[in-house]
Amino acid sequence: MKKMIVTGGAGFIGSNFVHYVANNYPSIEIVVLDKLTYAGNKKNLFGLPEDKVKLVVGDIIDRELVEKLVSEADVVVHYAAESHNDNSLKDPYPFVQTNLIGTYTLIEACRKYKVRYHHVSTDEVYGDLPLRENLPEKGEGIGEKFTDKTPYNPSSPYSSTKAGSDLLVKAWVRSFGLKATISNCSNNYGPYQHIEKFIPRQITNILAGNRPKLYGEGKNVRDWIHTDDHSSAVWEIVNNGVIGETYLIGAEGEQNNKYVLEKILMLMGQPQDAYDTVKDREGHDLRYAIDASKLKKELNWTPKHVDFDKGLQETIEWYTKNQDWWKDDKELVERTYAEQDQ
Ligand code: NAD
Ligand code: TDX
Repeated sequence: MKKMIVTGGAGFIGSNFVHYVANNYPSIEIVVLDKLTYAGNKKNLFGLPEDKVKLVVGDIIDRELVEKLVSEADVVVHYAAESHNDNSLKDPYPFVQTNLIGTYTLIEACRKYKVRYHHVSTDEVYGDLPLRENLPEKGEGIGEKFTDKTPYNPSSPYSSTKAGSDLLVKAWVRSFGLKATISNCSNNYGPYQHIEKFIPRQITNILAGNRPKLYGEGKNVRDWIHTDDHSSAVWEIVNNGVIGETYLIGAEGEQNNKYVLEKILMLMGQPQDAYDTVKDREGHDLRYAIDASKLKKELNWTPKHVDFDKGLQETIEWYTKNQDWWKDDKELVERTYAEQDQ
């Protein structure tokens, strides 16, 4: 592999992957194709060798640009997306454009130039699972965790456009022989995550003197994984994954939102009840949980950041030390949430 395109490489998870590849495999040339939306940030790529990592500011729906870049590459790793559920409930249009038309544009170019393609997706395509407390008593094991055999059942405009993009890829593999793999990962956390998302929103609320905001009763469960572990998993799949296969990525990190928020408050020296409960999200998925055994068994992948408290502590330290990275966005993000009573 000589030249890799990473779409969305200036966002939270894509930039982590760019650093991962540049640090561990310095001979690979990386072209980051990123539109630099509100979620993309050139600062996420600071410190990388300029001769090896090139940022192309452009849109993945721009067919001419995509074809030119893809024709010169060996592999495309596709992270670019509109990624926030709450935004998709306000205005689905950019989600349909980027997540569906953007993916279509990329896979058509990969088909034309016979380029290897990896599709980064989410566990949300499977819809949600019942909370454990709502499972029938002897129901352990029934619908317990998502696997690559779980039927698609997305809930929001975000997750339905991601689901649609996965289905396009599956059809392109079968009908056109596209050399593709898909990964569906659980909720990521770590440095450089946009402050609209749950964990960084609460950390930066505390740092900015605002009260954290919990949707509903906070019973909803997310399966947290550190971004570094997501990157190492994608690397394994890009290199050793079987064409046409889907791999689920997760690190057994299930926690409910109330627990996570109270843990953040505790780690930041705040009283446990120093937060507001606000309007719940429409159609709010109850629980996500990943069975990553296929990836572990077949590709020998293991997550390294399995101590959630430690990962959270380090993430808090990063947002505390890097206030310049998020301060300018904070007011607008909170004003937008306040308009939605959140
Ligand atoms: P993000 O919102 O932080 O970053 C998205 C990046 O894509 C930004 O840099 C943005 O500028 C770029 N982008 C958006 N539209 C574009 C377009 N039309 N053309 C080119 N670039 C465009 O998102 P993230 O949280 O880093 O997520 C990255 C990928 O991982 C997404 O595909 C998402 O669905 C998937 N994913 C995310 C999570 C999570 O917990 N955040 C979990 C599983 C999967
Ligand atoms: O202020 C908040 N308060 C709150 O209680 C916010 C922003 C969120 N929440 C809740 C909603 C969710 O149950 O926290 C949970 C996590 O919310 P988000 O960070 O918005 O993530 P989620 O909707 O679970 O989706 C994330 O994981 C899967 C990513 O944003 C997606 O891109 C990824 O596909």
